[in-house]
Amino acid sequence: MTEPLATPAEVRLLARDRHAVIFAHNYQRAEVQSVADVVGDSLELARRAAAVSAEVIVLAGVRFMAETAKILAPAKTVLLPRSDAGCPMADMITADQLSAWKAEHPGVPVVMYVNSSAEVKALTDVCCTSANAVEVVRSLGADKVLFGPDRNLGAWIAAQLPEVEMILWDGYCPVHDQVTLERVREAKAAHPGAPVIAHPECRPDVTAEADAVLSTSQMLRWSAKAGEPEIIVVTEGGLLTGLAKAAPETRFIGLTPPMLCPNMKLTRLDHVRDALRDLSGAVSVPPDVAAAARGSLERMTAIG
Ligand code: CIZ
Ligand code: SF4
Repeated sequence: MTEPLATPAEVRLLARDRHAVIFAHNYQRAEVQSVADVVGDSLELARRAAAVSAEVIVLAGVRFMAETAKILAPAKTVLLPRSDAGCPMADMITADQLSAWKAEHPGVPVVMYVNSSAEVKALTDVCCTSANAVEVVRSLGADKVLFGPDRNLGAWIAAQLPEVEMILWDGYCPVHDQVTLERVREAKAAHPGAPVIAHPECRPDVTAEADAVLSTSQMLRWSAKAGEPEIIVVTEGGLLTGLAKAAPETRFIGLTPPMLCPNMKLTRLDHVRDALRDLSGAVSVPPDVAAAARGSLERMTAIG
């Protein structure tokens, strides 16, 4: 027998029964965002996870986000509705690779994007997100920094902080890195005068073409203030849901074909319902890894 499709009301009732909160990343499907207590970027979700009083957190996103919530809220049950929702960028650096890289550069501080495994965070001095990356690197006051896994975000930070030598790991987000300057120029030609906002996971030639280079939370705030009739958005298409709410008067133009992260799109309302009903998909992080990773995350949240 096939199960009926989950309804938003059913999911909210289950959440209440389970003393659960639902956190959804900005890139999630609209149906998942619609039942969430909190929709945000990974920094906002991490902060809220640490402060939540509920017993269960459903993290609709990808694995590193659920791990981060578990690390910051170890007493909570953190459920990842799709256990196969990973992040290819996070898989581009392993703990062994990071150890070897550190050994080649003794004494150089290590900053890792939160899009990384708990084991990698455990070997990191301080984590960052795209919303606070420049601030985090600046705060170190170092003349050299090892940065990974995203070479594009690293190049963006380097452009903002010319005084710091950024040694970059060669990882990237397959969704953002495949955007070409040509596609952005096509969108500009079709929508003359519309500003371009681009995510720093895009390649340097794309970010150089943008009017503003912003994390997802910054895009939401920027667009709400901008009062523009049209804005060209160069990030994963799930953000269009939040942008339409943040600035209802603005028409948001995504690229063609749309930028869609297959991992972010795995989670549907049914999976959120199943996780809540069965309390399935609990993530665990070994205590020693979690303790070390918590240090690098807390050093980040203390900065910005
Ligand atoms: O940090 C995040 O949540 C990601 C993956 C993107 C962004 O800019 O918010
Ligand atoms: Fe990873 Fe890119 Fe998907 Fe974000 S959009 S989860 S960085 S693959």
